[in-house]
Amino acid sequence: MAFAQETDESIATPDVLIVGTGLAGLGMAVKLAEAGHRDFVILEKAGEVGGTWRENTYPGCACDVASVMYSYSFAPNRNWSRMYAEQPEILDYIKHVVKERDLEPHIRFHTEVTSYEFDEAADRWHVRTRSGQEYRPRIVVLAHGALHQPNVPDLPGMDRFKGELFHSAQWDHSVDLRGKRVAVIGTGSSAVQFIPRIAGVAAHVDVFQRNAHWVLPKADRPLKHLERRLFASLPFVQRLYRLAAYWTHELPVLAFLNPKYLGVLELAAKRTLEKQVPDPELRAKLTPTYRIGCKRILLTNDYFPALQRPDVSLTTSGIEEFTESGIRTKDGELHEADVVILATGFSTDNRCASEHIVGRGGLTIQEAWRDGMTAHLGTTVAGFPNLFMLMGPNSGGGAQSILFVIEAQVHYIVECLKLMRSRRATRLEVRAEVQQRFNDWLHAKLSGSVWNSGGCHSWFLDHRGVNRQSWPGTGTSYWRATRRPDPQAFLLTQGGADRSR
Ligand code: N01
Repeated sequence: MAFAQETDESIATPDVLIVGTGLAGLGMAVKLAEAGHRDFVILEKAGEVGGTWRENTYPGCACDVASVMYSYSFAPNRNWSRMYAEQPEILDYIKHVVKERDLEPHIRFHTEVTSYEFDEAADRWHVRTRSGQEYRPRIVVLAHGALHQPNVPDLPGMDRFKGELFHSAQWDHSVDLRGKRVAVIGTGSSAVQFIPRIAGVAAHVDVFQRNAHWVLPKADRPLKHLERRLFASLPFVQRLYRLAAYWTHELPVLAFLNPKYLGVLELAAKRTLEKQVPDPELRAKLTPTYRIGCKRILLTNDYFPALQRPDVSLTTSGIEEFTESGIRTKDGELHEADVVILATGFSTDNRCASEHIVGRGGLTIQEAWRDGMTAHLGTTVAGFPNLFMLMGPNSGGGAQSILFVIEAQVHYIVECLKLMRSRRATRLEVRAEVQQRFNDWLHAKLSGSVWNSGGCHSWFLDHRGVNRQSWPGTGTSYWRATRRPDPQAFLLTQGGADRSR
């Protein structure tokens, strides 16, 4: 692609451009600064930092990863109030990191990117924004999250419905649920967090379940005063809690990779169901028909009790259509509703589907990912030099805290930048054959995992049934794989000259 030479001073030329101010983008910024990079800009489409923790504001929104593990290792929060933090506290933590690390001067709020095009003559990206601003960074880091495009199902007659309708990730706080008949479609991680909070507020909550999910108790409780004091005065105590949380997430992965060991987890989940749901008919409806771990396990203590309230009902007969006044199920029953809440998850097939990203030789990300999202170590894509992504294909979707994965990737990217500097390379691009070999290995390893063969269709799989989310190992193995970039994996060039050796 040919680019005109411009000397326009309104064109910003930062060394590194990060897109997104969620935990991934901000973590990248902190580590860049620590490595001595000062010339970076972070673009944010909204007016506030926080990513998913800014967007998701539904009642009861919380993290199902223990707080001590859901914070950066380099910025521990000594003040968590609970074992599992809720959304407002996580958002406060994120804002605190921005302040503490003085990141705000680097952030451009209300700046949405409309296109990225690689200029092969200059080895720089041309990045344009909706407001017409142009950036020409050497390096781009995409940190706009894996779960940010709400999945709005195309259910028959949905446009006919006269009541209020919104997605759980775009909660409409102007809709007062008090005294209303509320229908909730979906029973995944988001739904089980807000259903107990709206039950008792609404006149009636109708929960529409398509498939039952596996549920395990959540070891949540407020942190004791003494624990918080110990965290503040003896940091190693919090590190011990973190270590325990780390292994709590790490050990189940071994069973997810070898489903013959899943029996223990399934037994624990069945016990939870038996203990919490005495009615055999309801219990049967809530018993999953696939192996545990195939979909993300739900951690909750109050979902089953909420379902047993007289003002909450569980419908499993399948949605036939929407009417003007509610939802008709396949058994012919009409469920009247004033408000419908879609807790139907996110579109994950191609997270850059709507992005205009043009790499080397005019290759678009849509062409590169025509057969499905693929990358090397979830961070680089062949054909897209000097472009990195955080939480890219097949780097998450297991059980380890996503923050652990983000930190591993951020480290890897900083190491790649060091590699470029040491080789005096202006361009770094993963070799197509390396990416192919890596993906052959990855998909072969995933084939026996519960995510692929557990008998369900989760958001880990794309519409062809190929797993585009999971890393086929423990968090520790991902950490090892991302310690040091292999120079042989990349084309490293300067003005076309090979700098790989
Ligand atoms: O979405 P989901 P989510 N008709 O995809 C149903 C993260 N997260 O927003 O199982 C009827 O899990 C679908 O049914 P089925 C976390 O990684 C993290 O709850 O496909 N139903 C399912 O029940 C999580 O995994 C936290 O049969 C339809 C539900 O909608 C991810 O976000 C908190 C349907 C979707 O469940 C997504 O969670 C919350 C249709 N057409 C979320 N389409 C933390 O704590 C879908 N469904 C960190």
